Amino acid sequence: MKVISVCGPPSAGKTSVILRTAETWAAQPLRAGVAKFDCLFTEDDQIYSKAGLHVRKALSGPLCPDHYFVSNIEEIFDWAVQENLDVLITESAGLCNRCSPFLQGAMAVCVIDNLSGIGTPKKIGPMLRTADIVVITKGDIVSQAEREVFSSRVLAVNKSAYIFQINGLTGQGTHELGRFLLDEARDIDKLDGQTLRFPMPAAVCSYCLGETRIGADYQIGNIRKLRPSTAHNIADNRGKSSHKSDLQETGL
Ligand SMILES: Nc1nc2c(ncn2[C@@H]2O[C@H](COP(=O)(O)OP(=O)(O)OP(=O)(O)O)[C@@H](O)[C@H]2O)c(=O)[nH]1
Ligand SMILES: [Mg+2]
Repeated sequence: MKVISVCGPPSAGKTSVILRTAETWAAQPLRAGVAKFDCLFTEDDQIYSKAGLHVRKALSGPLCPDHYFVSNIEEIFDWAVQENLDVLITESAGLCNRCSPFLQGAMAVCVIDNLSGIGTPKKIGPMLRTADIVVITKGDIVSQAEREVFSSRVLAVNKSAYIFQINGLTGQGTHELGRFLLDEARDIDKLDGQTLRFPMPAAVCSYCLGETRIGADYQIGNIRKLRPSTAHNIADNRGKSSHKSDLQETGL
């Protein structure tokens, strides 16, 4: 079974791209299903179901949706095997941009939209940096020049990615993406022993466990304090920060 992880910020067009791409497979005798992960609420499962796709919804509630993803992906894989799927697509919640629930053996797709701002590719981190494919949506709303600048910003973060410009409304570009996915996504027969491409965001501090009080006395576990004001911070304040120094600051 081919496993394709589709991640990206909220409302970037993940569901639209998945639906339009699955439509291009309609003539083929393959069974496709989608597992949608989210935090509090989603109606994507109903949209997929109406389109005739097999679907599972997974809401993480108070947990980080990508920690929840990695703790449950094996169960989702087993469900997909029971459903006899040929292609399993997972759609992430895509909340903090730091998350990247990409598996080594699975095709990793990051969906990002032209409207999100030219600084966004640098903000996304491993979800964009470690993707095999970057799908850029909403090109219909911006000019050709803006599309080019945006895709060059994406390439500056991930030089080896295949970039697909896709219109999530009309499906323009999805034939090429659909064919590429079927040709290039590897078949996986089990997830046990697979690894993530990048570690999940760190957690487990008192606030993860329900603490609500403010103050050093209540902060235990994996806590990171702001560095004292340094020359680096001052340069930041003058608008001179660079991507490299920001990454050093975050430890990424
Ligand atoms: N103009 C335009 N709108 C788009 C395009 N792709 C998606 N949209 C619209 O963008 C909105 C969000 O699209 P979704 O596909 O639901 O985005 P998503 O990333 O799945 O959203 P979440 O699952 O809620 O994070 C919808 O109103 C889509 O119709 C596009 O290429 N152009
Ligand atoms: Mg969606």
